[in-house]
Amino acid sequence: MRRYGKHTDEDDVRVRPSRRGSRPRTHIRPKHEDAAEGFVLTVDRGRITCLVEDRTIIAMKARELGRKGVVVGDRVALVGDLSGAKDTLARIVRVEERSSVLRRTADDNDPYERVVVANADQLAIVTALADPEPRPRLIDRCLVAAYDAGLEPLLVLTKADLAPADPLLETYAPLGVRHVVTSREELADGGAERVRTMLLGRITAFVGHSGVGKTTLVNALVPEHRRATGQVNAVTGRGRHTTTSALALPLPGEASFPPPEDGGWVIDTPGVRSFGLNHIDPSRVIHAFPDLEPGTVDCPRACGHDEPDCALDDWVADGHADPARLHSLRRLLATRERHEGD
Ligand SMILES: Nc1nc2c(ncn2[C@@H]2O[C@H](COP(=O)(O)OP(=O)(O)OP(=O)(O)O)[C@@H](O)[C@H]2O)c(=O)[nH]1
Ligand SMILES: [Mg+2]
Ligand SMILES: [Zn+2]
Repeated sequence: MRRYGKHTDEDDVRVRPSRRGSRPRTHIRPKHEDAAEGFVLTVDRGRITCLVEDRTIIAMKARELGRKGVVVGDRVALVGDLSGAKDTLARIVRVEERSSVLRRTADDNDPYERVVVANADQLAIVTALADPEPRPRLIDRCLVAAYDAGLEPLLVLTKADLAPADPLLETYAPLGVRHVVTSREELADGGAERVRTMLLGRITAFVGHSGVGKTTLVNALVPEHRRATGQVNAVTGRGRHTTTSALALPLPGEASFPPPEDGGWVIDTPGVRSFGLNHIDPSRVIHAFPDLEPGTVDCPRACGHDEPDCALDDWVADGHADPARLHSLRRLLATRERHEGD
């Protein structure tokens, strides 16, 4: 039996009202007005670690939350033992409205969405320049996911000691994505500070293939915290999925939510094999292209923006926007129809 399973939920031991169903449940339930605010740092199956004021508290979902998921980055309301003392367990009674939701599916046909992170405002798309080889298709997919979710993308190119960054940077130049190029050695030698300035005042989720150096980066950014990093397999060129759960860590400075101007949160996540985009709404993606968006008013209904009648061709031909931008937008939108890994 799973430790965190239904039958061990502490709410179950409460005696149920005998006239169950005769009154709306909300009247029976306490209102939790005295609940404390928390910020979810990590979720390990049923054990949810939250920051409450300056204490780290272990909690589990209260039964009344039902199937509603709690993910890293969530703001939650907690009741119960909030001392943070060993072996105590608080209960999460509410998940506050999320300002953003980063989702992915296992592949494009997978109807099951997993929420990767809540409330992030920046997506650091981490790509190694070599070992493992960069896969622009995955970068494109992460960009689409970021635009769809309303997160600002940040391209982080690691392992600059192994290969030059120029070819990739050229590909992404028309998109105007902010970028930073790093290497492990340079991170230790002041480079971390350069990356940190791009993260201040924000909640940044780090995503990418296994072995690209997400944890190496996060360890350099948050030196007082060390997570394990893993070798890249010399034969397959793949990482070993060293990180198995997402974890939010505060940049040096005050650890609070929302993050202070001179601080921030970084969220290390497990390496992904793919980034399925079953749930993407193209109109939300175009929203991230304010120079092109006005040109879509003359598009046919439900235009995929890649068809002969698409008004964006004329918009660009008339000089309203850079053709390279339209080209990049179309490549991103088309990434949903293509397979990853090519
Ligand atoms: N040459 C070189 N190796 C690096 C660099 N950054 C990280 N590595 C190495 O790449 C390997 C993988 O790094 P991790 O930080 O564990 O990668 P990750 O993205 O967290 O991987 P998962 O947790 O599996 O998703 C480790 O052996 C790191 O030491 C770099 O800039 N240059
Ligand atoms: Mg890792
Ligand atoms: Zn169109």
